[in-house]
Amino acid sequence: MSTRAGFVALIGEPNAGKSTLLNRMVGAKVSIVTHKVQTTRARIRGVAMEGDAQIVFVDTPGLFQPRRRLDRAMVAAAWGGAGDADVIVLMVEAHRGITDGVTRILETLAEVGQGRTVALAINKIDRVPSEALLGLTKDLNETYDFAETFLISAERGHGTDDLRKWLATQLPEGPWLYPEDQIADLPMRMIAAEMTREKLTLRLHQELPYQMTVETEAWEDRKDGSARIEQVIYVVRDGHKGIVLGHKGETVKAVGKAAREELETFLGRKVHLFLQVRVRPNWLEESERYSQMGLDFKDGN
Ligand SMILES: Nc1nc2c(ncn2[C@@H]2O[C@H](COP(=O)(O)OP(=O)(O)OP(=O)(O)O)[C@@H](O)[C@H]2O)c(=O)[nH]1
Ligand SMILES: [Mg+2]
Repeated sequence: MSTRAGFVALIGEPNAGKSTLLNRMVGAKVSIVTHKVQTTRARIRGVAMEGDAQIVFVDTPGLFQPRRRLDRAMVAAAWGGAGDADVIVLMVEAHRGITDGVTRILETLAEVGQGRTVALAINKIDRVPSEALLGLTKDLNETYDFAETFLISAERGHGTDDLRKWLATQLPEGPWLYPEDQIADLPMRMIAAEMTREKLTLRLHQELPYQMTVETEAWEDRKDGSARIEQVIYVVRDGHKGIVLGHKGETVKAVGKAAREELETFLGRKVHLFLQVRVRPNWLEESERYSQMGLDFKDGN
């Protein structure tokens, strides 16, 4: 029997549920998820097996009208992910329908999707009555010639098996791209930094999550099997540092505990996690920060 393998890019507006779907498909938490928009910043690859097919899912940052350098680099990374993929899955939120943002994505997709298989996944169907889905499916298919439409709940796992099975049939024949047991293509240092960024984002409000970034600075595998990990949280202002630290350092302590616990589960070993907050007013304009995130600094021009 011949094998199949290829890339499936998940695109959509911020918060559409792309990372939730990637994690569901892979069966592990590879990409961070929050209720806030613009959580994912770079392309994150997760690997799923479906019969003889290896599906490499590419999670992308949400597509929106970029204003700042980081926005532009994120949106460029997302469209780049779509342009490199064998199949593109556009995710639309069932309860929001065809927003201005979705309309703009469809306009760009008319070019980027050319010569490629593009499927539609209407997500969060658990949030609307099923009658509403028929009209939305019809309206979206009138705007774009999707190869197939799936009605899913990435969070609950409704319709996601069907989607994965169908995607497997759409990939080209060829050898697998990753070892069978590999689930992610992202350096461990970055996965670890992302876990901390998720816990921070869940606790911080308004613009602060956007104006911070987390980097793993040191990683030592110790003789006793544990890992000693040092991370830096970059913020732009002294005031932000205070907020991240919290009263008597309580916030950063709670974040560190939550991130460490998740990391220990992921790695299956003990972790010593040390967090430091550093004020760096200009980090959003530093190319080194972008390469650490897996983004192209030039794209943000
Ligand atoms: N009710 C419901 N919520 C969902 C579903 N899928 C995802 N969510 C929630 O939607 C929010 C956003 O999910 P993410 O997976 O982070 O969305 P995203 O598209 O990756 O967002 P960005 O990375 O910001 O572009 C989270 O609170 C998820 O729990 C779903 O099927 N049903
Ligand atoms: Mg995401």
